[in-house]
Amino acid sequence: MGIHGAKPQKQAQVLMLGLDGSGKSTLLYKLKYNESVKTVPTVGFNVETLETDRRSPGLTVWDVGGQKKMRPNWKYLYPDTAGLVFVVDSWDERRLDEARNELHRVLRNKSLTVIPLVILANKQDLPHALSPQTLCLKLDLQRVCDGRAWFIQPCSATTGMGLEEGFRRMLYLMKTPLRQTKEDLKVKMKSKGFSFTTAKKILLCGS
Ligand SMILES: Nc1nc2c(ncn2[C@@H]2O[C@H](COP(=O)(O)OP(=O)(O)OP(=O)(O)O)[C@@H](O)[C@H]2O)c(=O)[nH]1
Ligand SMILES: [Mg+2]
Repeated sequence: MGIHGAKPQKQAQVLMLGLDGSGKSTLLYKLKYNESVKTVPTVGFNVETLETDRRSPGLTVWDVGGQKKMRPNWKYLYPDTAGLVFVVDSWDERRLDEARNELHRVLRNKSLTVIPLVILANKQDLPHALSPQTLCLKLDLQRVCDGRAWFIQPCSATTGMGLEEGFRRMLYLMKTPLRQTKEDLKVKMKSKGFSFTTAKKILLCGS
């Protein structure tokens, strides 16, 4: 890359947060190497670059340890962040309140107010995993994401389902002004025969 006079690709920093055990490291390695790695809880962080098409910036993904004692360090990575990915364990309903509180706390930080957010609803391969719609309600996403470009993507770090889509969606949100993403979705919904109100509701649910 960057040889023979070609311009080096720009990099955008994506910060990946979420509770310990939500599957951040597993999904990062699946995405990068297509390998199912047996992980240990991350102390500090892992960084990987993801290649994208030449018209998009490359993504430098920071996977930061989610254990309670690690969370005070998250804020040091906020300043250069161009996009936030928040990973949720869709199967572990008992920890959803904790996930919601952490997500809301992160989103309140001033350095992150205008950056796009992709929620990865991970572990969809497990029986009784909560659907993105249910998570949307339980995490109170509609309210907390008001005025922000965001999307909730179901995925499984084990099978790889939905991972690329989630990061492609992040690129799209990074490149497209908020007003335009809303207009796109309205047009799409209308062309599928949904009413404006339904389109608005779905739009507000980020899908
Ligand atoms: N069934 C299933 N298990 C998963 C999935 N993603 C991760 N896991 C498992 O969840 C456990 C925790 O995964 P990690 O990737 O280490 O979680 P983490 O978010 O990086 O955790 P910290 O580094 O402590 O923040 C591991 O046993 C993984 O195998 C998934 O999509 N489905
Ligand atoms: Mg980890």
